[in-house]
Amino acid sequence: MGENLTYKILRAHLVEGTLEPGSEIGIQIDQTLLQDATGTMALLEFEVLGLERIKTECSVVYVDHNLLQTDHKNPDDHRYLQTASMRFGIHFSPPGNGICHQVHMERFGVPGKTLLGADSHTPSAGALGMLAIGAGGLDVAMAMAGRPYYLPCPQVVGVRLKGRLPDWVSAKDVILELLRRYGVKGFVGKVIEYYGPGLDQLSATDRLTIANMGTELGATSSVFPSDLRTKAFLEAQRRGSAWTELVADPDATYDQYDEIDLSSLEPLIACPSSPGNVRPVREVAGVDVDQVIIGSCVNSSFRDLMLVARILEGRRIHPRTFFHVNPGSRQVLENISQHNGLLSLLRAGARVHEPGCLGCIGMGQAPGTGQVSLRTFPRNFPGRSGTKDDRVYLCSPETATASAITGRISDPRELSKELAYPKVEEPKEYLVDDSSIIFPSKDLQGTKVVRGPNIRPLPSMDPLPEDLELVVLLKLGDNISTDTIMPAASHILPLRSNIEALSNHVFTSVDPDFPHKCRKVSQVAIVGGENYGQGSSREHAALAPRLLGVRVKLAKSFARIHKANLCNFGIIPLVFKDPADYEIIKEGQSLVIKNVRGLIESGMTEIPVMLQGREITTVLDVSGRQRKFLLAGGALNFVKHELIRES
Ligand code: MIC
Ligand code: SF4
Repeated sequence: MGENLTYKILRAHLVEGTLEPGSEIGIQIDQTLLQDATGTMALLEFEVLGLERIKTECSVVYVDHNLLQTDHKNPDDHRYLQTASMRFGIHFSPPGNGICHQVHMERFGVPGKTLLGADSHTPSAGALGMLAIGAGGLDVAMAMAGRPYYLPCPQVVGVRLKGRLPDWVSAKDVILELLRRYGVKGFVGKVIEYYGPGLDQLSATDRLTIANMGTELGATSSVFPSDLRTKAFLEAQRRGSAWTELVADPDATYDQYDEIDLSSLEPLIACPSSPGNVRPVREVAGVDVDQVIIGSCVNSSFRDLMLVARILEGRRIHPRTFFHVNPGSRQVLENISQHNGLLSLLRAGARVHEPGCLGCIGMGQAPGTGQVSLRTFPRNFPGRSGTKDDRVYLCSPETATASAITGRISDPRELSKELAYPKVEEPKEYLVDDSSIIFPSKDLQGTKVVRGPNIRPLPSMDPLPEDLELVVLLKLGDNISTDTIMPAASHILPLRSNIEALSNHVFTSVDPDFPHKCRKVSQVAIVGGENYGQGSSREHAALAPRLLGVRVKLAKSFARIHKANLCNFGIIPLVFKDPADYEIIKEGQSLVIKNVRGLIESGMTEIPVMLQGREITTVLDVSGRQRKFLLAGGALNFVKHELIRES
């Protein structure tokens, strides 16, 4: 029986376990990626491991999230990231060079390799035929130390693409279509693998758009074959020698199948405030738009920005609408200026910003009160833009530009009355200039690591006690994102390297008093619904609550990365055996787990919990390795002891 591409790559990297969906496997990681918002913590963790240098083939640190420099904090972080990278043999991509996923694809991605990134959109590199997975910073630090990455062996969904995209419909609409069909938890525990005749029409950066937002479906990763389109992209990046052909066997099988007829798609839009809330643009057309932003890791390639520039040639955006362009990388910016795209964007009235994440993570560009913002971004979780009760829509560059011209949400096909759909070809050769990237060398390894006052040591964490007596301080609904647990925003993101200060902001958008309430009790439990912890990979959403005394999260189900992060930081992720028990728990009640150490040590999956004198059954579905982390009070405590034993 033929093998799909995902399993081929997994098999080639398998170091522990067997390839049976659901069972834990360990895979060797070839490349890693860190960005500044998760990277300071990951590098601090790497330092605790006490190694001389990284053990991966290639690791890169990008500065793309925290670009605002309103005081010393972010530049302190940048310098720490730079000097620690130089010290440990890591490539360093400085502020202004671009968003990690775009730059990684341009300069470092290699078909067939594994990539682990401390950012949930790391699967973007699946566009090049990599198996690229998002994880918490600690897991990435361990991979940099040469340790395997452990994950539940995924099922693979084969999505066959056929037909050709109509004019004014593009890659973003393909992934929005999957979100329309399956919603934000549709592919948890699964890898999406694309195949079929429709692939020919999709360039490598179109594929990035699709692979990137597989994350919004809850998928572990998304994988495209490495074919002639991949080859053309790598050659245009002057990296043709990195190409190898990689495809699934002709008789490959998948655990689940679906098909998209590209020719049947129409422009789609995710409405406030979930990437899964997808509707055809025509159904919401006419809503006044205050702000349009083109950019983010999902839609800021050369093709996307040139397309916008071509549509806008000789036109101006509507006076009601503020129009921003955030290029994906310095390379994209250089190439669109070489092709005269920059000039039409400026003449149309665009505010052109430096390459980076910017408004996507609430670092500026917040919409005003009650305003509608249309973005080409991957996420619109409530409040993520920085504005409370925001109304953020997600769409393609085509829809965003058409709407910027009319000042209302507009179906871009309307533009065909006055304009032929601009077809943007990728350049045969991009302008390539790597001179801003600092490449590792033996000399640089002598570098002294610079720690400004914003870089605080990791807090120490006590092991799990014999019994837990917890107070339920919050009860939440379904699909709570890490943006709700540990908000980003311009005044909070700079605290990512200072966990104590950061913990003052945990859950504050739900209950401004939450950190204060936690400090008044010693052990805290939080109750959630389905898909608890969806969204980002930020381990701070586990680490900071842990510092406040959170020891248990009890939910109907968990998102993959957040669950792993909880185990890494000693918070027990319990699931209701009977979801009806969710209904009976109230905030302020107490939960008691007697002999919790013994239960976890003995490998029990059913954990009895006393709720106000009544017993409810919960399930602890974690691996043997994760049980050890929970007992030790966190993975770092456990791994430190292991390393000491080994040395
Ligand atoms: C996001 O898009 O949510 C982020 C910001 O890139 C996060 C990482 C972070 O919180 O630092 C992610 O996707 O993992
Ligand atoms: Fe940056 Fe937004 Fe992409 Fe996250 S989703 S990496 S914040 S551009």
